Amino acid sequence: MSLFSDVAPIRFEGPDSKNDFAFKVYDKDRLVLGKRMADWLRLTVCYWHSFNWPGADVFGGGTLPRPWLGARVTQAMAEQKLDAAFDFLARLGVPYFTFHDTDVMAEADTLEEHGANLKRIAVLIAEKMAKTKIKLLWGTANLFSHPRYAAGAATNPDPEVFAYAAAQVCFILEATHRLGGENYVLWGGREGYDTLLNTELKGELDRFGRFLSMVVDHKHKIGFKGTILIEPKPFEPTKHQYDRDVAAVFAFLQHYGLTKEVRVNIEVNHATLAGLDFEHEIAAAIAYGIFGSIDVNRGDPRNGWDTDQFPNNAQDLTPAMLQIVQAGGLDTGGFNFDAKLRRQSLDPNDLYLAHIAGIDTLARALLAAEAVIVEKRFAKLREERYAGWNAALGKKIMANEYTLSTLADHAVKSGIDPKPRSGKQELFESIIAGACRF
Ligand code: XLS
Ligand code: NI
Ligand code: NI
Repeated sequence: MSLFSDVAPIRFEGPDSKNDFAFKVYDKDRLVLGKRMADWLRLTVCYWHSFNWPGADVFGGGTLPRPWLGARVTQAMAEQKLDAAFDFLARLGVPYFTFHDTDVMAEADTLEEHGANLKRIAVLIAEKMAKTKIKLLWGTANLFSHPRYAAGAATNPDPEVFAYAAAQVCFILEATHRLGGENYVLWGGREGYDTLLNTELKGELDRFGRFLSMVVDHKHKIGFKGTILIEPKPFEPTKHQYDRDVAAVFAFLQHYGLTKEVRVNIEVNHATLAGLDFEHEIAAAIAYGIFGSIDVNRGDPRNGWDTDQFPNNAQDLTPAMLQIVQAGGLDTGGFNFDAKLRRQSLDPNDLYLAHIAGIDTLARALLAAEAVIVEKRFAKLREERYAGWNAALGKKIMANEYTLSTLADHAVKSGIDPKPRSGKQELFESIIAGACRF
C-alpha cells in the first residue's frame, strides 16, 4: 500500500472510454510504421518532480501530500519514497524512470556518507527494478541545489568544489552503470554566470571541458555502454548557462574534442526559453549527429520561466515527432516527463491524470506523424522544393566540381535567371493540422 495504491493499473481503453484512469490513444502494442508505440516513445517518469517536489514555489512551501519528504530525509523516508515511486510507476505501466542522486537517497553530511547512502538505496532500487521490470533511462547528479554549488560545479572558481562534484558524479555514474542505465545526463544547472563582470569565461569553459572529458574517460574505464548526454538550457537558475542550446553545446563539444562521445537531451521548455522551437533543437541535433533523448514538458507562452507543465497539445508536438520518426527514432533515448503538477493538484491521483494526459498527447503526435509520412505528400512537396540539388548543377556544386570563379563563369555563360517559387508554408502547415485527428 502506498499513496498511489488507490488506482488500478492503467490500461488502454480506446477513444470512447469515459474512464479518466485509462489511456484513450496510447496502446503500447499498436504498430506504428512497423514499430510498437511503446518502442517509439520509450516513456519515462522522472523522480524529482513526481516524488521529490512538495509543491513549493518561491512564495510558499509545499502543498502536496508527500509524507516521505521533510527537513532532513532519512533512510526510512527514502525507502518509503521508493515504495511509493515504484508503486506509481508499475500502475502507470511505463518502462523507464530517471533520477538525480539526491532524489533517491538519505541526506548526507560528508562525501563519504553521500557515497554510502547512495550505494545503500541503489541496492533497493535494483530490487524494485528486478521485481517490476522497470528500467533506468538515465541517472544524473544534483550539482545545483546545495549552497556549495552556488557558483557552479565544474565551472566553480574553487577547484575543491570541482573535486566535490567529480566525486558526486563518479558515484552516480557508477550507480547508473550498476543499475543498467541506458544514458547518463549532465544538466549544467549553475554552469554559467550571473554577471560576466566577475567571470573568467574562457577559464570556466576550459574547466567544464576538462570535467566532461573526465566523465567520458571514466565511462570507458568502467565499461558503461550508455550514452552521455548534455541537457541544454539558456538560463535559470543562472542568468546565462554555457549549454544554452544545441548549437552552443555542439560548438563546445567540438572545441573540446567530444562530438563523438556526448549527445544532447533536449527539453521542450528549455528550447522555448532559448527563443527556439522544440523541433528546431531536434533538427539541429540530428544535423550535427548528437541527437540523444527528450525531456518532454511545455512552458506557458506568457511566462518566461521553466514552468515544466505536462504536454497537452499534440499539434504543437507533431513537427518534433515527425523529425524523430524520420530520423528512425530514439536509440538509447526516451520521452522523459520532466514535468510537474500545479501547486493545487493536491489529490495523489492527479499524478496519474497528468501522466496519462501527457502520454496520450505523445501518442496522438506519433499517430499524426505516421499519417503525414504514410500520405507521402509532405515529403514530396519538400523533395520538389529541393529538386535542383538532385539535378546536374546542384550535384556538381556539392561534388566540389566548381570553385567560386568557375561557378561564376558557368553562371554568366549559361545565362541562368532563376525565378522565385512559392515556399508553400500554409500548405505544409495545413497538412500537419489535418493529420492531428487522433
Ligand atoms: C531543469 C532540468 C533538470 C534536468 C535534470 O530545468 O530540466 O530537471 O532535467 O537535472
Ligand atoms: Ni530536464
Ligand atoms: Ni527543465
